[in-house]
Amino acid sequence: MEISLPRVAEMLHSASTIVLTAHVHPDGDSLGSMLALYQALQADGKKVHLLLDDVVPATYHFLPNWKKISKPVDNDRFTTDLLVILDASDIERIGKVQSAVKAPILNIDHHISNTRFADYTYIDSKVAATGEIILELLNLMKYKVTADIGTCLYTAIATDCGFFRYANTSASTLRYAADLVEAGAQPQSISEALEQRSLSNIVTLTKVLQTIEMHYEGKIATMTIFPDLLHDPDENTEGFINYARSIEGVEIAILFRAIDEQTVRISFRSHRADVSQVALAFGGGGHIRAAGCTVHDTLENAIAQVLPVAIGQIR
Ligand SMILES: [Mn+2]
Repeated sequence: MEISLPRVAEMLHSASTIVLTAHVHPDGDSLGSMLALYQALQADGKKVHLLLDDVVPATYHFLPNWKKISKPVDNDRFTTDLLVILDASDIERIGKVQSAVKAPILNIDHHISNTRFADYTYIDSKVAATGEIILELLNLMKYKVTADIGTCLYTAIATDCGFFRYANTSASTLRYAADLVEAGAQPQSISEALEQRSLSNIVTLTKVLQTIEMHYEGKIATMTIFPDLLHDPDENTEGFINYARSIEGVEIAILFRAIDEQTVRISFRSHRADVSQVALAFGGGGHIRAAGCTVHDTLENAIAQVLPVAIGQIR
């Protein structure tokens, strides 16, 4: 059932125990939104648990309270008044949290590809980040936005709109960011924390840049990552795709990352073309200009299948 934001506020008000989660392969928006809502609900005296079926990447260790996020282990069973799923468009995206928590599900999200899987759904696909919805929600609930909450929500919003450069950056995105800076968020220290990369990660980037190939008269640029190219298998390759997208004449950039012989994780970025449709065609999802999916096939076959579908989105 789709519900209004005031109804979301009511549901949170009436719950006394709440589990918060978000999608695996967490990003700034999912983590920032989770942690901000956690702090606000805790301050209101609620018992809140942060569960995530993944590790928090080191890049985000500057976020207040990130250590409160725990990974569900196999026999974990949580009974709670409400399971709130943030920034995830499909139940599969929360991994083991799905089986660990028995509760009505409330989903708060901004992905255009959202499958309406939850008992209660609030989606605004016009906002740049789930963090924007959370800020609106906290204001509606008359919760105080502390400096720590400001840091989390500023991170959520800034990372999902490429630090206010992407097409999803609206006047209200900037107004929300201004409110968060007023609350105590520090844009400089947040962006410095997020920009920092290890030397080995920069070395990896130079190798990945050499895999760039151009297709379809230069309108599509691909990057490919084999497992042996990485310094460590979990290495963060976020942001690498933007180099392919920034090439003059490129409409769609695609990063193919082979996880093993039969698993390829694929990211899409575009300038105008709707890449959420390409991701959806392979069981993934996302936004018009930023999306992703996983193909269970060899790298070679994945490329052969995905490229024609991507070309189909270029007009
Ligand atoms: Mn998001």
